[in-house]
Amino acid sequence: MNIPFFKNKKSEEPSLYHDENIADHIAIVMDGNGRWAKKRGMPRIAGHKEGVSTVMNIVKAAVKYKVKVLTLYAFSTENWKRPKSEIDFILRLPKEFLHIYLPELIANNVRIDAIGDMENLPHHTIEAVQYAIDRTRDNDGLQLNFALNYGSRNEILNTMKEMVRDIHDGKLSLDEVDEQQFSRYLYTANLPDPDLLIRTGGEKRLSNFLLWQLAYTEFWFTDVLWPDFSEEEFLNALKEYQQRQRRYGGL
Ligand code: V0D
Repeated sequence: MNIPFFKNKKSEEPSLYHDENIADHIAIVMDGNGRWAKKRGMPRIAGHKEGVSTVMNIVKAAVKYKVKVLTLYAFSTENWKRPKSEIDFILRLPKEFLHIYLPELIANNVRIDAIGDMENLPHHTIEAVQYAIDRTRDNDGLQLNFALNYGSRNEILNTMKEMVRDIHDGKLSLDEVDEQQFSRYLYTANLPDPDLLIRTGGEKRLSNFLLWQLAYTEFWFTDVLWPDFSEEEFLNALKEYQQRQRRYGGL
């Protein structure tokens, strides 16, 4: 007897039920690195270092499941309140990450980009990220956005100021200003709004991430700390998103 469904099923390979309703754009708050380290009696920076390899695992999973855009909250405007030594360590991670993974990202056709107030980051951080952006500019697979020195209220205020300036300079008329026009002044101008927001580490808050852009987004929270976040757990989020009906305020 030939039962193709059973015969062809690979053992234990994680997969989606079907390929409808994949979230095109997923945004992630990668929380829980410091607590992961503390639980092991290690310094917080050990958690951030471990978090770097999780980034690559999730990027590969996103490529595999044909997600189009992945936006990762890597450094917030509030993170400047942390001890200087921890900040210095975190701001060297882009270079370290890219040194290890850039060839693999290029092989996977990933295009890297960044959102946030990049100008106020150290020169070495900007240089590393800009190099990756330039090297992956022509790739047309997964778009991987790192939110660096990003804060949403700051983004919205800057947008408002730039629009007022353009109105004052006669480049924009007040009558043209609507939601679409406003969106074009945000860091995320060329991106669709996220379909799914994931936050690891157990907290259920937005922490000043993409306030405007998440207006209709589905939220998915897990207690799993970022360094322990896996392809399997990521897949759980994708599967639950597939089951949800999005209504945008309609019926
Ligand atoms: C620390 C957990 C990769 C969250 C992940 C500067 C906090 C590891 C990058 C990265 C961070 C950024 C840009 C880029 C390539 C890689 C990164 C930061 C923090 C903030 F082009 N991990 N990562 N950037 N962490």
